Amino acid sequence: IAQQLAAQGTDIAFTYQGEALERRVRPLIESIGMSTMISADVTNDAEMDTAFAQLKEKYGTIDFLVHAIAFAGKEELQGSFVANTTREGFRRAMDISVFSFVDASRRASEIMNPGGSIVSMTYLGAERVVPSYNVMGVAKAGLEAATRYAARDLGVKGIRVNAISAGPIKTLAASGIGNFGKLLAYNAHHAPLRRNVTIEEVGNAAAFMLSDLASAITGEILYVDGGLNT
Ligand code: 0WE
Repeated sequence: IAQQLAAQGTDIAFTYQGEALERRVRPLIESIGMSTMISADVTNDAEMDTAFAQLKEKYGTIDFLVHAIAFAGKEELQGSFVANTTREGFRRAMDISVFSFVDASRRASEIMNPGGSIVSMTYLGAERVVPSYNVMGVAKAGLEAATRYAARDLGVKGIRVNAISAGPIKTLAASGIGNFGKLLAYNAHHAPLRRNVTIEEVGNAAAFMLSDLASAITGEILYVDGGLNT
């Protein structure tokens, strides 16, 4: 997404959680000619206060927000959903994957220009059972509902809120998930386009949703999945 936005001439600030991720992400950010990095652990209110104060200080107002984070415990992304979902695991998945979106949307909307746009990332497991996706599916269902409610609230400010439901992609986060190769093969075999999607295709869809080309689209889930959901 950052790559496609950079290609369209935007200036992007990146948030990260923890030094390990900062080290990993910095070279990617520099590779697209950007450098603004702000520490933002979404579970820490004080840190979120500071992060958005820094954004306001640097930019005054902003035009878009991309929410692209999620978390569930490794143990909860396998086997039985009913057996493996603990109270603390459920709470953590919801806090990091759903509340963070509501919180960041509120904070961003306070400094966002009319015509602004918010995009988050979701997955088909929100509405169909995808084996092992488990508590993340419940969290993504929450994220998609939150998208519609936020779209209603922020529409009056001229701010649009949408989610992109991408097909499975072999990312760093996916590398720790068992049988991911099987899921990719299943997806490619059954999708109308008979293939998986690329990160460039997801980036292009996000750039569209964040731009004025999508000026009448809000509260929507946009599938970038080769048609699999149909
Ligand atoms: O939303 C996701 C995965 C996000 C994710 C990934 C991890 C891996 C490492 C959230 N939490 C964690 N926690 C970790 O400890 N996807 C859409 C990718 C994904 O994950 C799956 C999938 C797909 C697709 C897990 C099981 C089945 C399918």
